[in-house]
Amino acid sequence: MTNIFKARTLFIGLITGTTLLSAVKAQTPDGCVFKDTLLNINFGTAKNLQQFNLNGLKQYRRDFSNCPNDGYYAYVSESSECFNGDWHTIREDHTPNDQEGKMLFVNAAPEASMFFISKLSGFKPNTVYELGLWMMNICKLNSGCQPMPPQILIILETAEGSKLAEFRTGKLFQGDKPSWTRYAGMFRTPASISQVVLKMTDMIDGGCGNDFALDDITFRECYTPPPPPPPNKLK
Ligand SMILES: [Ca+2]
Ligand SMILES: [Ca+2]
Repeated sequence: MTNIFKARTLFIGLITGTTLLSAVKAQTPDGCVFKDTLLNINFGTAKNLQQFNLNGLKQYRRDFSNCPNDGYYAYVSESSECFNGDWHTIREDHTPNDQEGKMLFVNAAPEASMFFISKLSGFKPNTVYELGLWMMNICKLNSGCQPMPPQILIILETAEGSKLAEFRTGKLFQGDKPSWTRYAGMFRTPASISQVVLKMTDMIDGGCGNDFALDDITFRECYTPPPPPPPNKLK
């Protein structure tokens, strides 16, 4: 996937408080210009892994294979025919222009639970940001069982635990070939904040079709330029 405009972009709109907004197709807020990416979680490469301390997770443990089992996650560069071919063969991660770039594979735990948590720094107060990320269901179609596709709940909190925003991806459906989808949503930071805690939960119990890849989580500041001055009236 090289052209993000071909991806089904889910844009979840400006969030204040904990209001839930349903997903609508490719739409950006009026007048929003994105500044350079503030944060880019691309999981690094085989030589320089960007890894996270996920030891606090209750239902997930790290695996070092390319085919993590139920309840395991792994930083993976590629995978081939996992679980007797139930998973797609995936030749590379989503990040462009790197060597053996890593993505996160999650094989859903038997019980719906959080699979990622990280405290992120560098945010400005009273500022609108876009959170974006790429995900893919890595299970093939028709693996002979009733699929239970993952549904991801994304929560952003202050370091003190106050919720800033909540996004839901809806179902990540299996496809006939590996295909990344970008999900994005907007949120505003409150006054006096510099850190944001990102939490992601698979709300579906583990089972058939509930395995996914994640890559290229980005935070970008939305800047609203001032409106142009009104034109002079002709006399
Ligand atoms: Ca990557
Ligand atoms: Ca790559």
